[in-house]
Amino acid sequence: MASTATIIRRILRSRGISQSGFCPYEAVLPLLPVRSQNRLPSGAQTVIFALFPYYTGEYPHRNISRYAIPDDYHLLAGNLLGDCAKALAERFAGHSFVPFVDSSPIREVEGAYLAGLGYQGKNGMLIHPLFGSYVFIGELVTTLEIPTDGKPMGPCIGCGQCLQRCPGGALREDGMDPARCRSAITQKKGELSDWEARQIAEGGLAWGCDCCNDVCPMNRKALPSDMGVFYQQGTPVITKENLAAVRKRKAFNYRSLAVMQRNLELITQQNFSPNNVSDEGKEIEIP
Ligand code: B12
Repeated sequence: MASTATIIRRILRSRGISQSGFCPYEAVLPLLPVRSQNRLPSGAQTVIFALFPYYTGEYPHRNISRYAIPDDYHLLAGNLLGDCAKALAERFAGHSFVPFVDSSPIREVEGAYLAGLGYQGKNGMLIHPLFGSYVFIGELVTTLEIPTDGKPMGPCIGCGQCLQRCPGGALREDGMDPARCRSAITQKKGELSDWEARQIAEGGLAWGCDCCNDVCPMNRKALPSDMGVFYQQGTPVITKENLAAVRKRKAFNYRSLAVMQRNLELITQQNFSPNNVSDEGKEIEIP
């Protein structure tokens, strides 16, 4: 007879999720202090982690971070996990399966690491052996007890490239300073300091930052996403003209139109190259 883990993986695979693992709920405590805590099922026993690889190829003229090119991963991954939750609740009657992606009380990097899904990067990212750190993490918190079958892969190679080449100096040996992270700065509402504005202008990306992922040697051979949904409706270049039409389905939609307009203004005002991290050297075949 197939084990519980095998049955669950079959259900996830049938929805296109090839990478999953399990971690006892206790191991992901303490929770992050976010509102979504109230969606957690009472009597949670296990967290089923799923990875969503998002690298879909090179776009030399892109002006947003790789993760923001496909449609909003909160929706894409959330819908897939929602489908899985329904199928699992039918298969394991009496148990709850609650999906979360990103806006989750679970510390996703640490949890997915404990579930055996990748290495612990110095850049704070989970690095999958095949898909690199270009993976989103989502999870199903369940009342079902599932024995853990993966084991943590350990730290990354520790070369420190991500720390040395983080343009804002956000990454340090002892953790990260979000106030200096370009990704965080592109999300910031209201007035920016001159230094912050320059970070966006020099980065040439109106949303997110890829530096600490792109310089990572463990990402050099990262495979393109094996999930079809991440190839649909990709928008590598955001302009003042297409912004209103596409933003509703993009990850940056959670911020006001004004934030993205400000960022676009900053990257077009100046004569900086589109990206400070080169797109050269990554050759991929789109499946
Ligand atoms: C807040 C947040 C941010 C903030 C602050 C990040 C931070 N490190 O503090 C900002 C806006 C800066 C940010 C940026 C990015 N983020 Co972010 N972020 C989050 C979020 C919502 C919460 C993270 C958090 O507060 N953790 C709790 C505090 C206590 O963590 P911390 O002490 O800072 O620890 C970090 C690491 O050191 C590591 N960590 C800590 N302890 C341990 C222990 C072990 C054993 C391991 C393995 C790891 C680990 O995990 C934390 C991850 O940031 C998570 C989703 C989630 N629910 O976890 C996504 C998440 C971490 N972000 C993600 C992504 C993709 C990014 C960006 C790459 C996006 C981009 N291209 O611009 C950048 C990368 C910047 C960076 N190097 O961290 C992914 C990471 C996927 C992966 N492969 O690991 C996540 C998991 C979202 C998702 N659902 O996929 N993010």
